[in-house]
Amino acid sequence: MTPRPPRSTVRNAALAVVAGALLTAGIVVPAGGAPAVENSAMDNIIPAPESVQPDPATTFELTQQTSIQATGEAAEVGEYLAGILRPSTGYPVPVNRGALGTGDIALALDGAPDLGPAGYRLQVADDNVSVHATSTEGLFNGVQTLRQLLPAAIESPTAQPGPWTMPGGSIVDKPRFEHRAAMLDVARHFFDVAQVKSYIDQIARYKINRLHLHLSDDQGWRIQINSWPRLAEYGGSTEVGGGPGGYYTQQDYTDIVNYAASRHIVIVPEIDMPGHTNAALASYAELNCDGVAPPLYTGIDVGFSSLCVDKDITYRFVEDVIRELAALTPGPYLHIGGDEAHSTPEEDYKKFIAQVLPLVSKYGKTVVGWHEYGKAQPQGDAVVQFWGTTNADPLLTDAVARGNKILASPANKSYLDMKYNESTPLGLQWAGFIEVADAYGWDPGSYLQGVPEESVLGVEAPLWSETLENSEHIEFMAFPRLPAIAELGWSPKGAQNWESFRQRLATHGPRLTASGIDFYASTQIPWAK
Ligand code: TNX
Repeated sequence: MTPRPPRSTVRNAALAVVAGALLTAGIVVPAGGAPAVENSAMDNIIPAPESVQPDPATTFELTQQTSIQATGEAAEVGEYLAGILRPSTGYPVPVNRGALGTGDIALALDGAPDLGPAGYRLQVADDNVSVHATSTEGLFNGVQTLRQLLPAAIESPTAQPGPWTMPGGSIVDKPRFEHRAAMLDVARHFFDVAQVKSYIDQIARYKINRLHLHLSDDQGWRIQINSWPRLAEYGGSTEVGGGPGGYYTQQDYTDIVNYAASRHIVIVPEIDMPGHTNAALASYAELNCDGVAPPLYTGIDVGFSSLCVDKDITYRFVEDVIRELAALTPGPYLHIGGDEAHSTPEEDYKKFIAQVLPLVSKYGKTVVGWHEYGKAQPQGDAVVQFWGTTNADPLLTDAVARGNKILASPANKSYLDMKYNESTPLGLQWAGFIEVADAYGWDPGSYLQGVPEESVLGVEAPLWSETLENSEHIEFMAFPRLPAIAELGWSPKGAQNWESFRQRLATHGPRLTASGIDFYASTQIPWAK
């Protein structure tokens, strides 16, 4: 837990950054110097909003009397906000105490339609703060901005002294891309429900709205499938390094899905096939071409396992898994993997994927796959997730020509499991080192050759867990690169500016610390103390 820094420190750090941030945001610093320091928070938001209009003459203060006014569906978001404000302020912050009074926060579902479902308008006046949106998703996004306007200590789990001021001004904001995802590999090392919920809370701060769960791989099968119980019971019984592994019961998975939904995050479940299937093959001998189950696997090699493409039982198995998983998943997507199937001959691979694609549609889901599955020519709204290390691939141009959407997760930019540099104690380096500037330094709308912005569904930051064993490891690799990718997915292209980003990110250091997030203090960032 970090005590609030003395005001003078905040002042100096903030003054040093404010001019640059304002310049890049296209805002003119008023004649006579920088605006009041308390207003700098308006310019430090990540991801950068579409437009920010600071009002340096105005300051709002949250007090013992503050309540949140939010009726109907908005009350859910109101309770979520109250849950953030109560522990650190120690104030009661009731939701819907009565009419809007001085010092209150209003969350209203009366936003203009041009904000879209995810956009919001936020106004900080002397007497009130208000967030307006057309849906609870938009209000939730506005609340993530609102919390960044309060002092960093607002993120503390225990009562702090305050004062709890917010700079005056107004923000109008909406996302550039609809899909802003994080991925967590729960197969190489298993992370329990509480660990996944903690990551959900952390990614929600940066307006990430999808969590892709990599639920199966050679080292473990992590979701209970009632019609094939040994998948989880036996196939989930270990992990990389030989630890005990684990799996989610269907109830656990539903708990994760619901928790994510309460943070406006859609779960995208992945069952990787036909490769990356040793855990399934070890659980059921009949899935193997030779009828012999291999042993469980706890190493980190890839590309050695394959489902048996010519056996009928393979497709009964795949259909049962897709049916049960689709029934448990309210979101529109189901990810079938398809990467690194080095032990599946090319013709078999295409034949296999071609048989699986209709099964995903049969159970009402939109298919997502790693870009190799483009070889099987998925049609229409299929999503092709690019994980290569170049910015050009014929599979992508073919996918665009078929009308598929591209999800951009280039491994040398957005892979959160790559080491930051040669001395990073965790992670891999096959796609190179990825410092914060590398993660930030690409434009998802123009990066991939032959993929116009209209074909880009969004971005994803995958976190593979060969070397990661606990939440501290997850946090160290994800922060602060995840906020970088989140900004590329949310902010308008014109707001993308490394100098501005690094100055804004500097002010998030104390925020991450107060939240208990174990981030990597990159030397590229002039961290505020
Ligand atoms: C490649 S990216 C993989 C994963 C590994 C990852 C490690 C992709 C689709 N496949 O199986 O975990 O590299 O960085």
